[in-house]
Amino acid sequence: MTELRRARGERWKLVAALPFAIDASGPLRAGDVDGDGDADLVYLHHAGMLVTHAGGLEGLAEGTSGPFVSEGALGPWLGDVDRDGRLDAMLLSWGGGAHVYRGDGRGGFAGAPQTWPIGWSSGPLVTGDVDGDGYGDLLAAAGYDGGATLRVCHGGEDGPRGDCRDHTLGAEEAAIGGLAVEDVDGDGVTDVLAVLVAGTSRQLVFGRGGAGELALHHKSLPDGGSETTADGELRRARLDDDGAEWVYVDREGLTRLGVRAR
Ligand SMILES: [Ca+2]
Ligand SMILES: [Ca+2]
Ligand SMILES: [Ca+2]
Ligand SMILES: [Ca+2]
Repeated sequence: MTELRRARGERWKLVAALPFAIDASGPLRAGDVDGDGDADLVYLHHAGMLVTHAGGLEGLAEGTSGPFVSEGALGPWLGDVDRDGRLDAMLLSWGGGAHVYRGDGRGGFAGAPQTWPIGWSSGPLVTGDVDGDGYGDLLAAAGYDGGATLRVCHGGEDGPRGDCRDHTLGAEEAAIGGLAVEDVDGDGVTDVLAVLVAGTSRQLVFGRGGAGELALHHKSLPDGGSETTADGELRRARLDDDGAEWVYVDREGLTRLGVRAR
């Protein structure tokens, strides 16, 4: 039995009691993996396989089990790596490298992953076409200890092309606490948004996508109370009538970034 609660300011409100257990060994991810317009829940089960619960008007359905993943894998993160319109599951393997399980568009994932040479990373891991060649790329904070280096591994027609490029987003002591990819400036090429955390000081980094180096722009954010980046996330939110915007959410709360989402 699992309780679903909704955050309302400082309080948690019970929304539903589910008649099954959600036995996750990592983060719970929401995304429409079966393409019916409702968000579904995807996570890594303690027994080592991906599990999907379809969402809908009735709430969450019983889970369906997907493939077993490599032992000790971190994740999942969801994104459309091969750009076929279906969400794929991305995991970081303990031995270094990312594994992408292609989504079948019905809530399931391919049994065998594609391996991307992203090296050691504890995340975050995202996908988008940041070099603008039409193929999906994979992006992650480089190194297990965190840090301000973003590694971009380029994709081609058949998945990973084999080459990666490192981009230094800020000072060495900073760590990437949130990462998102979207065409922020509307020029048709996907860009990178990242929040760098150093102690309690935080900075927003905008990297304009395109062939070659990312063109970087920095903006200071109000100091946070938390020095940890482990559960920081960049997300879309609709907080006013002007439409969706990007926010940074960590265990301290929500920070508006002043960037509209498309
Ligand atoms: Ca769905
Ligand atoms: Ca896909
Ligand atoms: Ca690309
Ligand atoms: Ca752009």
